[in-house]
Amino acid sequence: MSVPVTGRASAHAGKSIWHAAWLPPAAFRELGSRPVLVHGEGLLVDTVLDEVSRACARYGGRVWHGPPWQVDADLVLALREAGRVPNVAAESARLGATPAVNGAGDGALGDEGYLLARVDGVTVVLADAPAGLLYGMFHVVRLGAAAFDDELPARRHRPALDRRILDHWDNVDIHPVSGQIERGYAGGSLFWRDGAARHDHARLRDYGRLLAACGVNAITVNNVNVHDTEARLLTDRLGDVAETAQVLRPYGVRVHLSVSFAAPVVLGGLPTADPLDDRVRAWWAAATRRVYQRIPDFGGYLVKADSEGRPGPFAYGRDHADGANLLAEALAPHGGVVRWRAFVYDHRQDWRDRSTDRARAAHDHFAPLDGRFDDNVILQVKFGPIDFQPREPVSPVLAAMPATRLAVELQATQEYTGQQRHVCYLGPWWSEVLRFRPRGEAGGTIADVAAGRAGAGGGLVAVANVGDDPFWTAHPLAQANLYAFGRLAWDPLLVPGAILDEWIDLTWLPVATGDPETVRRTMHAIMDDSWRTYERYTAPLGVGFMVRPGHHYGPDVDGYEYTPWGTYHFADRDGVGVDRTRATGTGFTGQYPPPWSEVYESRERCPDELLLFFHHVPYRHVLHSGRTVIQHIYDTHFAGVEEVAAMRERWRLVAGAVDPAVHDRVAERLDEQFRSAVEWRDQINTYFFRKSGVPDAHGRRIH
Ligand code: GCW
Repeated sequence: MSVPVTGRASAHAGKSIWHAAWLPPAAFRELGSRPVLVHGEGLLVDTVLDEVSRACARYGGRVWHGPPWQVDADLVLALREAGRVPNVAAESARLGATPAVNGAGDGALGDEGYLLARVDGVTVVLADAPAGLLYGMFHVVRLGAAAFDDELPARRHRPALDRRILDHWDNVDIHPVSGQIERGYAGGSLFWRDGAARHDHARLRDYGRLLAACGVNAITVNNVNVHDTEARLLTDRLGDVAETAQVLRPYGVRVHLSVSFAAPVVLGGLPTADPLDDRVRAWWAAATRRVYQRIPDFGGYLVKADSEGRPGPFAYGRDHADGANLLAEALAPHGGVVRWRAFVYDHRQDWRDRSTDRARAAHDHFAPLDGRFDDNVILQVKFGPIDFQPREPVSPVLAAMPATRLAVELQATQEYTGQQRHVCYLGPWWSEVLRFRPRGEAGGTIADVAAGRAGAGGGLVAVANVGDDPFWTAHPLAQANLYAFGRLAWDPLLVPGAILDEWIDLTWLPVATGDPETVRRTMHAIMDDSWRTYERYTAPLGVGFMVRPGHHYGPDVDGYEYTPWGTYHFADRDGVGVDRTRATGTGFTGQYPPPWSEVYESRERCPDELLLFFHHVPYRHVLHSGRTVIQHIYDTHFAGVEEVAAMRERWRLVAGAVDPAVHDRVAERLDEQFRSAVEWRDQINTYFFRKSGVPDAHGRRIH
């Protein structure tokens, strides 16, 4: 049958209580006002068809899927394997796609790639697999009118990283300390509420759609800290996981599960979870088989072991390769992977002991294990050696394990970057991390490490920042972090400012805003440099922390100084910073290959922004910038607050041009950001003034 799908019933009928985030219906205006041909079959092709149909129903376009084929389509979305495309232009593009587009390669498009071209006045998306068609369609949406411009270059698009994952730290039960979502700042969980699954399929489906539109293709549905109820998602509560997998599948999003290393004991009633015990191996094999019976495309397990009190192989005198390989063996027959976290350190450190350095821990534990992990083990490494700070060096583990598949873990949830009360666009920070070359200019980037050899890398992961808040991320502008994560995981070379504009354009459309150009410029101005602004008014020069213990919001300079957590700044009357040199400190600099082992070792060569991470220096030490450390502290803290004041003014200018509910929410958060930034400024400046006795060169008020 022909024509026919236009106007078919939408799964999204009715008014939602949640905001549309980056795909309000108007984002589909260009696509939806044209004749469109969809060619091919499959679950994800149905998703494409559904999206296009809804857009066309709204904007007057038409959709064809099936004969008769006489159609002058403006847009053709076709699977190559579906055979001849009944449109002359599309057919010539289809045939022309092999050999190679972009001048290289074999023309293969892969599982997720697509060719986007404009041929004889027709825009064509060709893919070899349904997921590619879906991503290609979202690309057309992103481009808007430009997708139908005859100047559109023919290009093959493939993701740089195969694994683009969001880890949710969601609990099923409300945990007495960490709540429904550990480090969650956007309300309740999309999956769980108060001990049970929510079954909110409409919202979950919308979530899957947002993820697909920015390129994310997997999630983990529960916290890495696996408590009693959550452990059972692996067994008697597996049905809830299967249900989530089913809702997200049409958007190409695969589901993973965090599991407890002690599961054979707590769920299986075995006396041990020893990875070398045959009963334990058999238990994991059987449990995993049952998972795949219910969820054939299940992604795999995520494990936090021997970390912050979680069970792990150390209890049995085994190492982390033994532990990870145990689960890998169970997953291998089904094509699953185990992501094993490298976040292992002593959280019961004695602050008096200057020889222990938390920054060293991951490398000390894991680098010696390189080469010992099974092929389907991915070691998931936090991007920095400590813990998602607004500034850290890149983790040396990422340069130390060439024979291991490595995933890089980022944190979209803003635990240490303002908790979604502060504007802090993380795209520039992540981009800097991904472009870093741990072996110097001649070597590869962190993005290359995540991509791995022949695409077998562990990929890019972020801790998710969404919840059931109407704006998804509580701070409406924090959505940009989720979006930027997906886009950078697809292409780590994208420019963060351009990603930001893309997000702004896809989210704040002319119909929704009175004055789109002002809104665009204003949002860009507020957000683009907001990470550096945040850095300016918080802990200086890479020293990190100085947050309130426990909840980690707001300043408390000495909050962690005499605790067991290993996060110290060592400020005294003469100076501040952590000596991590080989010459006189903890030797952490020696975990880097050259040139960084030398650059970081040297007080003179170390980059200013990391100086206090690597060195303990006098307050009058002169930075590359020409300022002393103490004057830098004062200047950046005054400047940071002024920048927040300017953000707040800018936002006032767009009142009336954006949805009042959004405007109010952002305005209220900017007020809090300003209050908090002032608190940071005053505590940090006062603290260092009192310690050092050095006055501000500009005579500003310090308390
Ligand atoms: O950053 C710390 C957080 C913990 C978190 C842990 C981790 C899930 O404060 O809340 O636990 O890292 O990454 O495992």
